Amino acid sequence: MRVTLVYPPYGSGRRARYFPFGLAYVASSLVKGGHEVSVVDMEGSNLSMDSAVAAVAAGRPDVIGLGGMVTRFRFAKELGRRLREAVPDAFLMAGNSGATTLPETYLRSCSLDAVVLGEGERTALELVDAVESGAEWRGIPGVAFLSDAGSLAFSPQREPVENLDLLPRPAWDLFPIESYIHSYDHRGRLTRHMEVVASRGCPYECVYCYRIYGRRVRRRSPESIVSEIEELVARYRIRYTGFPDDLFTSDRSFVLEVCRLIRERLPGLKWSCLGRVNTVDAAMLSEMKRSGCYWISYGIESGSPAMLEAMNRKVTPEQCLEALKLTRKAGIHAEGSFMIGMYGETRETIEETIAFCARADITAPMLFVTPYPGTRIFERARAEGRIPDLESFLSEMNSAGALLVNLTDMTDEELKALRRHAQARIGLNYLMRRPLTRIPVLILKHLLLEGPVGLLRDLAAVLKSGGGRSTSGT
Ligand code: B12
Ligand code: SF4
Repeated sequence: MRVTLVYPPYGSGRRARYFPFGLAYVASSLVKGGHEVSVVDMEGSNLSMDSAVAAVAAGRPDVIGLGGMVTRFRFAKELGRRLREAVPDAFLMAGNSGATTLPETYLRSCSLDAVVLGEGERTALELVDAVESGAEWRGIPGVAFLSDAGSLAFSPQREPVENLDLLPRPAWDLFPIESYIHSYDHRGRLTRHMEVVASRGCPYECVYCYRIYGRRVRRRSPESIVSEIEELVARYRIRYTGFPDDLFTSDRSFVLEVCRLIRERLPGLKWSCLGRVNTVDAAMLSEMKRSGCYWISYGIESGSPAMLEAMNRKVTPEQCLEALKLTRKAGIHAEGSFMIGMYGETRETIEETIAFCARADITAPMLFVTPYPGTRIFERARAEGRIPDLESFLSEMNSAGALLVNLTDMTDEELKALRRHAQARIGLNYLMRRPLTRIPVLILKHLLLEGPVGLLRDLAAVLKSGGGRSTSGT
């Protein structure tokens, strides 16, 4: 079958940053299954809606698959509707976290035949096979659809892939790969940078987080991970990699084995990962450093014990401080992600976060807490009537940094003013600790990553909102 997978953009004109691994994994499974797969990547190829629709239609696909997380809903919706008209006979499906958590909304708004729920490789392949043979597809595990009566229906649940090593590697070659190979590492140094997904799943239950892969952590073998990096090095001359996994650092022996293999087989490679503060220790960090790790981003989120409790983080500010200290001691650059505006947030809890950042000697953009679909705070906010119009809420989600739903008892103006205040204080405390090195480095790094236009644009945005770029941590 001819299958076209489409990656909707995050916002028009934004530069491609992160490779769409989900879509690329689905693509490679379909290729392995014998299908003819093409990709129309609106973000990587910087395509307008008109050109994307024309490109899909020109390929006369039998099946079309839409990807992209919930922040791309606005574009997925327009795409789905336009593709339904342009290629009326094609089977139209979508996957990823947005479609999985809000299947009915996606099915109706994007004019879909089916939503692939959760892990997509096997479900998508079985669906395409069934469409090809004309077999009944509604019983294939892991699918949501609208019944003949028009109501939401689900097939049986799909079991997770037990052995991730058996999945074919992401189909990098179907994407405009150079758009995703970053020229700079996390510290602004010249390199070639591409990430690798090493595991799936997370056992924690932070209330603002949606875990598409469930609670059980499944890891690829260190051998499979390192040979994928070797392939990236050979094919694309990668010199820097990273692991965007939910919990890369959670299993000591796994991390140590990955480090050992990297050290033996990829000397000179540099890498980064996301970390959880209660899963690292001095010896492990030192091994990570020896094998080339030089940047870890921790999900810290708040410096207030009460807020960490409200988020169900299961860590304390002291544990966060300790992890940052140990990471730096090992010679690895440590960063953190923070958010503001959780249920119960007050001026006092924000002051605690400002004080925490000063103690930790850390700075980071503070994003407003957003109740993403599939999370506990989304359910609560919906039940409280704080999201009266779901579609317009989803459509506004493509601006990380905006206050979409205020979960606190403060007014929007108070909360925004406090965020500006916190951002300014945190940034200033950090810069003034070592002004002669930090101020020029900050400007240079931003210039390298974003270019002169980006620097001016972001400077204007920071001045306007006190905001920053989004990061992701666990
Ligand atoms: C890396 C990452 C990022 C990267 C970029 C990812 C990207 N390519 O756009 C960065 C750091 C930029 C990022 C930013 C954000 N992220 Co993020 N991110 C992740 C992370 C850690 C991994 C994503 C990934 O690559 N997974 C690996 C691949 C293989 O899995 P996958 O994408 O889910 O794909 C599988 C299925 O979804 C499905 N599938 C996917 N696409 C398709 C398409 C078809 C046709 C089919 C059939 C199936 C299918 O099959 C795939 C294979 O099994 C996830 C957490 C996670 N573990 O998934 C969060 C996650 C996706 N992010 C999330 C959020 C909220 C954000 C932000 C909004 C945070 C913020 N406030 O700024 C921003 C939005 C940025 C944007 N541009 O849209 C949420 C989404 C929640 C939700 N309900 O939708 C997640 C789930 C984190 C969380 N635990 O809450 N993120
Ligand atoms: S924020 Fe991180 S630790 Fe918490 S549930 Fe999500 S992935 Fe797990």
